[in-house]
Amino acid sequence: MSLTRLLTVLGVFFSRVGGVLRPSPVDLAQIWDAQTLVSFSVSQLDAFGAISSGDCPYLSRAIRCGSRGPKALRERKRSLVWRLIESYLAEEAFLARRQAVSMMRHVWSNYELRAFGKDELRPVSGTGANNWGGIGQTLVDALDTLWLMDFKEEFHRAALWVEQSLSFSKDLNVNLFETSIRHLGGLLSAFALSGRRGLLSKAKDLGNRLIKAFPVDANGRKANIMSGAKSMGVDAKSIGAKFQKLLNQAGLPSEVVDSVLGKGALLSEQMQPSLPSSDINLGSGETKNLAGFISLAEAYVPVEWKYLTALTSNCTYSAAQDQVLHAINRTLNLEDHGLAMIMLTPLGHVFPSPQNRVSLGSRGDSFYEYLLKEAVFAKNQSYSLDPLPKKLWSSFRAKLPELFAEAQRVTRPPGPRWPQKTENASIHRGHGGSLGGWFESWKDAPSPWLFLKEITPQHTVPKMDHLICFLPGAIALQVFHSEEKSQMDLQLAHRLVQTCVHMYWRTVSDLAPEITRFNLHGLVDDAGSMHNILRPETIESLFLLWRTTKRQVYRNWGQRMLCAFYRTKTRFGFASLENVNGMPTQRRDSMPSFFLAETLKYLFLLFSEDSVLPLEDFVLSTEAHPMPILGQNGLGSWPCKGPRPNSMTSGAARSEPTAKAPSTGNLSPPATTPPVSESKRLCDSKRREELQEQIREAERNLQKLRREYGTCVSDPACWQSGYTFENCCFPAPRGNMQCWDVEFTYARCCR
Ligand code: DMJ
Repeated sequence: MSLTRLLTVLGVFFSRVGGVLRPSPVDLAQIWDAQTLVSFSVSQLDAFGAISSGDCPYLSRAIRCGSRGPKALRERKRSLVWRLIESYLAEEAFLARRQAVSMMRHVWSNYELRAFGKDELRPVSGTGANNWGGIGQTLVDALDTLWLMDFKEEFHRAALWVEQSLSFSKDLNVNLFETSIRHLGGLLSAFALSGRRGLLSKAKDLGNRLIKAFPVDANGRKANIMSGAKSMGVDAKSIGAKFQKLLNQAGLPSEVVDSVLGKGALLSEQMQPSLPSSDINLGSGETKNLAGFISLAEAYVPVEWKYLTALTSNCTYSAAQDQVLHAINRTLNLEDHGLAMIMLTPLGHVFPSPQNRVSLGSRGDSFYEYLLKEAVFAKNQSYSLDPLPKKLWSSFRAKLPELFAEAQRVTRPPGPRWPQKTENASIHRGHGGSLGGWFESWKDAPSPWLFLKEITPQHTVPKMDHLICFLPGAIALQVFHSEEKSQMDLQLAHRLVQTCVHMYWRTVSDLAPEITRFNLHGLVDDAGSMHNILRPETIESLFLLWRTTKRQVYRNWGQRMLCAFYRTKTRFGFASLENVNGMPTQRRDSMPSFFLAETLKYLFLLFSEDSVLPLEDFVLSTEAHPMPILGQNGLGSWPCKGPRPNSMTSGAARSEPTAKAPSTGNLSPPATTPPVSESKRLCDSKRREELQEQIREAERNLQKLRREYGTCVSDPACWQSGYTFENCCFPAPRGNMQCWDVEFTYARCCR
């Protein structure tokens, strides 16, 4: 909402309130900052006005059932109004959460009916597709979402299919990274939550097949082979020499070449692979690098593999990851440089290609994300696990500002084609989106926009992949787990997520394109990359920022995004868009598995209580699969010999001895145990007491509310209000055209 519009609405709000209970602007500012205020929808502000004047807001059960009119409220203290507003927002979160669950139900019931066990469900034609080789991609990726959303019957049906019908023993080439994050991660987290050992067995079987892509032997030692380099079918040394010649011809001095490629990289190749192959045949174990190089992000998937080690005491899995990171650190001198090129040779050097670059987007993203997440995973056992990830995350954070760039709009955008969507509802909002950037109206844009550019040896590129929108969440996660809650970091994360959110709000569909560019107009289109494949990164960041700060603005933005994703609904699922500024009918018959594994899960978690998935106990993988943090949830000591305590990074000055002796199976819950999180709750008596106290407190509050408002506070009938996205959130032309107008708001379309 624009500031102008907000003031108008607040004006209404204040005049409607009148009398004794009127909150002053000072009150509002004490509760919410200006940006949060601006992020409220008209319906929310209307609701606050209604609460203050004693009416029932549309969504509210407590208020709707309990209010006895303005007079009754006028007699109460003003603080009551704020309490009711809080309760209203909690209800709204409940409804948004319910909406996320109903989206999952829609997808899953169709998947079960039409594509059960297939890799993907095509959301427009309603057919199943084995476009990943027939290994149940969507089913495996979605298991933990089913569990968390309490679709227990569906979960067990799917788990049974995994145990009885899914076979990895087949002649199938798979991508190591994708199969690790979606299948291995999906199976492991489903096991962690449910305790079903059949899922763990399947994960072990898959792990033992995939591990052959890494150049480590059965003892976790580096294998003395050249298969990685050979599999490329190229002589890396000679390509390297050619690339160096090219750079020298371009006039780059050798120090610069060294600083980009790593010192002496091309001349001192030891022909021994350090990185895994990008692709592997699940049946034969034969490896390949299909693209001819290895992506930085795809080489390193530590959380899944280390959790597998924790569960099996097999240290080879973990050693393979350590080796990758040490190799990249050595060849690219990451501890000093902090940032790395995204295309690598099997030996961990920079792959010679003009396309190579430093980027936190495609091919780079999860490498950095996993430096932090591995450190979080090991935070209670940091004396026995490799300290390098934490060190390299610090180096990365130190160098990150080198990628910062700002886009400041210096000119007013061209008149007639520029939409002022809050002021002239007849102008279609998409025209402006394709020209340049605005927030709600161009006057309100909080420019300059902070974004992350890409760097090639020759250029900087002012473009940002949507994938980079994981970063504000990662920074928030760092703050969440650090004792000193850095406000500077939170501000940085906020500025970055604001740019990501704006990538959504500036389009017709309220969904971000795959890539956004930046110039003097602010955010601008990348003509070839206007599609949206239902990616999760921005919603993920909103979730992590919400958990860390509890600022309402993140839930408000998330609600609007929920509406936008909802509008991609089809008869059988939710469909990727061909063009976010095009007609909503221009769909792709495609719904990637991460929509279920990540996007819907993060939407659900954003509007859930923290206890649904405590971040103190779990770290979410790059595919949003929750992995128990070591030392939590009955996960005991680390079974492998680890690096020295002295080499630990900041703050972790623990003097405990190195790793305890491996103890077979002591980290796995027995077959019959309840879900890990439940068992923890049951076993942890302190926690239990806290919980009981919370329940008592809730009961006291309920009694109080009952006294104040009568008996219908907890009456389920009170939930039957008209909160139906269907009324309005179907895409035009079937749904309400207003949903696509220049002033689409949650208020108008989502209730
Ligand atoms: C997911 O598969 C993972 O999040 C991965 O790390 C990056 N891309 C997709 C979702 O966009």
